[in-house]
Amino acid sequence: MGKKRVLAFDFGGSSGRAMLARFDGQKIELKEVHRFDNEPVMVHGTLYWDVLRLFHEIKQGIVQANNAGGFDSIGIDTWGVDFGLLSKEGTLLENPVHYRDRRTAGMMDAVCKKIGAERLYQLTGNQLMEINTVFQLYSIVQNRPELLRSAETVLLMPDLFNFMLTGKKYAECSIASTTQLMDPVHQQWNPALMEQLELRPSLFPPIVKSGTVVGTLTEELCRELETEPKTVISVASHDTASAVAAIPAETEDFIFISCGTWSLFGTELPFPIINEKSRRCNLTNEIGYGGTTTFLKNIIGLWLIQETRRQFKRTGKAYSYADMEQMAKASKPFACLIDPDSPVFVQPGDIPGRIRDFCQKTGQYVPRTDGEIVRCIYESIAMKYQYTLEQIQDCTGKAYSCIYMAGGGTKDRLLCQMTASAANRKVIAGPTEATALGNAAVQLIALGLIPDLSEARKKIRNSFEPVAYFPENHALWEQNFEKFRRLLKTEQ
Ligand code: LFR
Repeated sequence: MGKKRVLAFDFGGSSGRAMLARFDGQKIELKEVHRFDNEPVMVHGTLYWDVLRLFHEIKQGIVQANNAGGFDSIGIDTWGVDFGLLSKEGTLLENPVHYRDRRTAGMMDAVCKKIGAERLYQLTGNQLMEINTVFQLYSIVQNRPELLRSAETVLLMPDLFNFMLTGKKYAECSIASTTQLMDPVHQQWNPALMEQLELRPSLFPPIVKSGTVVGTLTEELCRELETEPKTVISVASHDTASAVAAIPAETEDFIFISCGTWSLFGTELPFPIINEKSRRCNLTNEIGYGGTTTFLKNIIGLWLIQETRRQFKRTGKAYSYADMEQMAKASKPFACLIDPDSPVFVQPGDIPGRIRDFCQKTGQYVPRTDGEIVRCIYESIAMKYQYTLEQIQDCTGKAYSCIYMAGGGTKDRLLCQMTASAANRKVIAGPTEATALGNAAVQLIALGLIPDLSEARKKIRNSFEPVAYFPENHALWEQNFEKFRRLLKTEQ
């Protein structure tokens, strides 16, 4: 086979890129043809995504990819839960709002009061998180009902970009599964739940499977970009689902951490697990490629490191990530721990200050140096991984002997090492480009060039060299794990 090329757009919470993937029948090679920032913009107290700019960057990516040799199809994956509202003419009614915006404050409680927390979990299988689409929409129902009245369609971010490219409106299954408005067993919207929340079910377009061809670039866009009409494929368009498609596991049962701004810790299952135990563990059931269930916990992850770095910078200290890693290594181990997923850490701002408050309130040593802050974050994330691993094992009744870590976060060697040590398991790290590889692999399957997901994972294994980490000093982690467990209990 000659080389085939597909174009994968991968949007993360702080940057995006266009990756040209070349497939020779055995390996998928990636080339970054365009990279851009994805900085949210605050206007009068609301945090928005700069969506038109992002669409402009997609156009640039298409031009660059054509210049770099051309391609057959386009696939887009993005972060979950966020959406745009379209009028009946198909124009955006306002810029999509960022999931970290404050409009969701109190909405989870309001929805749970109306529906019941247990019932909401039973219906959707989703972990309760304030950022979820359902709570964002409910804040509009409560505070800006006129906006919803003028809306004809809700499109999740990757579906919105696909619409801008093709004029077609669909909801791809994996991204729809992050809304907390979908029935994960039948993989369809739940109109009764929507109606109870005063959301018109007609706002939500039909759900399609990952890997569906949604259309081709509009004629107007082809003229503007001087390009052939390209096929647009709705890949596993939630970034987590794309990353999971690229986990290089050889066995059916595996456990993974998709590591970027967030850490998604989970496993792939044929069916959802929705019971009292999984609800108490606040584990979520999302949909992956091929209609599998991705049973996972959303952990705040490297956001804490990224935002802490920004805070250090705001106060005049410009550390690189490597500097922060060194500072952490040089600080005393296990001086204090936080629950990384405490709601106090979700919003942007002074994370170091909030960590100090957290430690004070929980009667721990209060970190004084920047290195102590960073060490506390790393150790707490690794502890949270271990905690989650136990919960997942408990819910699935399976044991996992190693952990696959994939995504950009695996460049963080300290985190990979601490994960191995905390969990007393081998960590297999890579590919760093998991999301783009999974996106490309699903396009190649849709184009008939790879037969199925298990073959795709084989090709992905051929395409990169994993890095292995082995546990060090696990006994010390175990001693401190009890402290962490108690901390989570006190906090609840
Ligand atoms: C990961 C992710 C998570 C989602 C969070 C916010 O990148 O997509 O799955 O909960 O971002 O959208």
